[in-house]
Amino acid sequence: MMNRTWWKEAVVYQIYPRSFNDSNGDGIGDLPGIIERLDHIQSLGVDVIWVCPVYKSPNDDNGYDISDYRDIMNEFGTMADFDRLLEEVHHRKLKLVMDLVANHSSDEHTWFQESRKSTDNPYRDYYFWRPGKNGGPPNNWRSFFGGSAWQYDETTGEYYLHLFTSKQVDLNWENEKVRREIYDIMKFWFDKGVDGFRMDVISLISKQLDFPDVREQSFGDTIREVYANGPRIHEYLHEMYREVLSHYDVMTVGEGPGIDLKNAPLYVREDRQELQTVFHFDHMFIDNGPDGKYDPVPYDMKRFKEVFEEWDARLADGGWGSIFLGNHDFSRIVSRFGNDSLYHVESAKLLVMLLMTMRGTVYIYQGDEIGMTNVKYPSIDDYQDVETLGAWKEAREAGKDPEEILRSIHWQSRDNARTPMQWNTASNAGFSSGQPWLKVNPNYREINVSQQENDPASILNFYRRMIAFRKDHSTLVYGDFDVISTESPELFVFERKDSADHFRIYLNMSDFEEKIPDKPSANPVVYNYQGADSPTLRPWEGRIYKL
Ligand code: TEU
Ligand code: CA
Repeated sequence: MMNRTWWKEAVVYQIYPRSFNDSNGDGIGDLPGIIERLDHIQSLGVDVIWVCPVYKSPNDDNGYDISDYRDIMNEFGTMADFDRLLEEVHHRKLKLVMDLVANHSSDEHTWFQESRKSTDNPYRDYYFWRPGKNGGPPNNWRSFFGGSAWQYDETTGEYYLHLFTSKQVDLNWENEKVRREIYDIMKFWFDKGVDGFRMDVISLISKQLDFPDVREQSFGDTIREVYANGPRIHEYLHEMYREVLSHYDVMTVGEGPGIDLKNAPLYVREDRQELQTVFHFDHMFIDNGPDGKYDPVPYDMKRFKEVFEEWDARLADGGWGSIFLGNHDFSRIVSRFGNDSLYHVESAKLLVMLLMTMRGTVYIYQGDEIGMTNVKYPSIDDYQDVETLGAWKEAREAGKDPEEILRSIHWQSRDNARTPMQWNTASNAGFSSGQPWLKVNPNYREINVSQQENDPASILNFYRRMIAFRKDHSTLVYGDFDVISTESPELFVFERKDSADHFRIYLNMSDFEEKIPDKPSANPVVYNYQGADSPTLRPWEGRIYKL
């Protein structure tokens, strides 16, 4: 019998603050803006809010480059605003989870400002400094965002390591002082009453100190074999648990490039006392081609189903899963996994049926509750995301056709998920009275919260119903998950059951009709079309039967 906890049962709503709601007209979402919209979040029936980084930051990567871990980003407000947000969230019986970015700090953090001054500075060893080799960087490691992972620094004539941008400098966890600093920061926020952390690229914190050259292989393999899962990772996470986490009733979810089926239990099995859950990316990288994310190949739905099946089985006796289809780093779910033109409403509803019937803690990302879609900016100049701009630069240098690169950016750019939240039909979608930092998606006139609010058949109201349905049936949280094999790759059929209930879920993830194999005689209890007694599933039709 699985032990029951609040964080296993939670439905989490993820906020990207920069794009959520701007309260003062400077074009940038902020903390008072979030407070203004808490009623909307509460109305969904979720339990937890996860906010992407809100700490002081020069915003080279929108807050994932922190210059002061104990202060709030100027554009987002003040610590008083944060305290009010936390209070308002708790007042509504919701919980607040923050983003802990501890693999790297900003180069503008005082630790790094000190560190770069001299080779014998007390902070030198907070980061990885190495001499160059043969007139170049210490090894051939590439950054996630393109180019070398090493930056030369003139003051001391050495290179420092940065797995992301050169303004996101990797912290040296080998140094006990660094670990203490991070643990103290965690306690600072927990003592304020914060309810947990999503831990950014936590799988990367332990490095292979001999910094071996990487051989010719896909970037994904390099991450898994070289950058992630380093020699001391589990020692650090266990220490963090002992020193900090074990003293609080909080939730932890480690973000994990390089976390795979094999090593995941080492991070999350309860007896290991490390993390409660992780985000893996096995279903998110299925369409990456040989040259990675910006070289996409068609999505393989057979593989998609397998990933959910394998991961559930792997974590069934120890650990706990995370269920998500998108976040601030990926395309919009209805554009990627659904059909955002012909079957916009149907497929958006089907996707929330999928999310709310899987075993694990469920995450929904801002805007998905109204079916926000990808955006197609006409020019590269409209894009802001460092990853997108890095991919553009590399592809241009490799001589690729600009039109072709732009097409893959339309499909894959992280900015797809970062366009301002579409609240209403007012200018800038009601997000801001000023010029938004990133252009709004022009489809806000058709897709927005206020239009869906009063339409009982809207995506938004279906989200509310689906979340409530999950909350009413603990079988959907804890029950066994059994996939039923089908001939059609696009037909996803599975059951959830325990002693209380037994559900069979049919999801037609295609633009075509599908025959329902083994159709139950009773009527379905949830469905996303009007009327659901036909023997075939219409395009993107989903049905939940109680057996
Ligand atoms: O993302 C880590 C990560 O693995 C991403 O680089 C991912 O591979 C990519 O975005 C997929 O397109 C985390 C944060 O979620 C991301 O926003 C940050 O840019 C990154 O860490 C660095 O902090
Ligand atoms: Ca603002």
